[in-house]
Amino acid sequence: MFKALLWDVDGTLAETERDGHLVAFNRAFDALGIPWRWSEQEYGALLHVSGGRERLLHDLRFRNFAPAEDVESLIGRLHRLKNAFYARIVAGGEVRLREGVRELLADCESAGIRMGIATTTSRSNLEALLDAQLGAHWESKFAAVVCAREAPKKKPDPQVYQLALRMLELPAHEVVAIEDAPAGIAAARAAGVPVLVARSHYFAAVDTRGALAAGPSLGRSDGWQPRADSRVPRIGLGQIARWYELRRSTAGIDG
Ligand code: XBP
Repeated sequence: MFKALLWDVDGTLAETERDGHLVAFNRAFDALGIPWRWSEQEYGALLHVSGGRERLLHDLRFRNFAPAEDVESLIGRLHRLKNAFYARIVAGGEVRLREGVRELLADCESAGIRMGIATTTSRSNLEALLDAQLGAHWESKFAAVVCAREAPKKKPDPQVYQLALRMLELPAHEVVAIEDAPAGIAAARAAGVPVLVARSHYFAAVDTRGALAAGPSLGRSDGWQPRADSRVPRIGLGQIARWYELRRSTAGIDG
């Protein structure tokens, strides 16, 4: 049995990108008089750039826009404002945990499987989301919490996973990660952590080669590859353990 589960946040714990970050970026543009808004589709294309600041910088490079101030300071102001709007949106509770997440968190707690957070989003975003969804004491559920503050090298760099493994004091092959995006899958794999993929809105067609298993949602057992036990309505700890053992016995998860 694996010893710990590492959770990605954006797209995996909740659909934060479409319902939270995108809305907040557009409010920040509006507040600072920036003359464009990102559509849902444009934002999807921009998600290949990890990190909000990096995404803003990338987009600005392709626009014929001469800001009245230094680009770095404009990006800094936009990003702070975006995070403030994001915090307000998620504090309202409307960006909920994805289906099956709360149940799997509970499975781990009752089975004594330690958990960690492995995200390169800002700490304030993580706090705002989990305060609203899991309550003020959410951090006590996790043996390791790594975000952009500790891991400034954004995914697909494996830094965030390497730090989480160090905090857990576990080798990579004894941990399972849950991810949704190509950069996250690549980061986990580069750190040697077996990865489960719960496809999200923006990454419905993500390449899942090499994943332990991939499927549409932790909240259902149909549509997963390899197949999940269809007699159970969701992906629980027992199913993940079966996939993990399958990988150990076939391809091998070496230590
Ligand atoms: C997700 C991201 C983040 C969020 C915005 O990282 O790429 O950029 O979209 O967060 P991960 P910030 O997959 O590691 O959760 O604006 O705070 O960067």
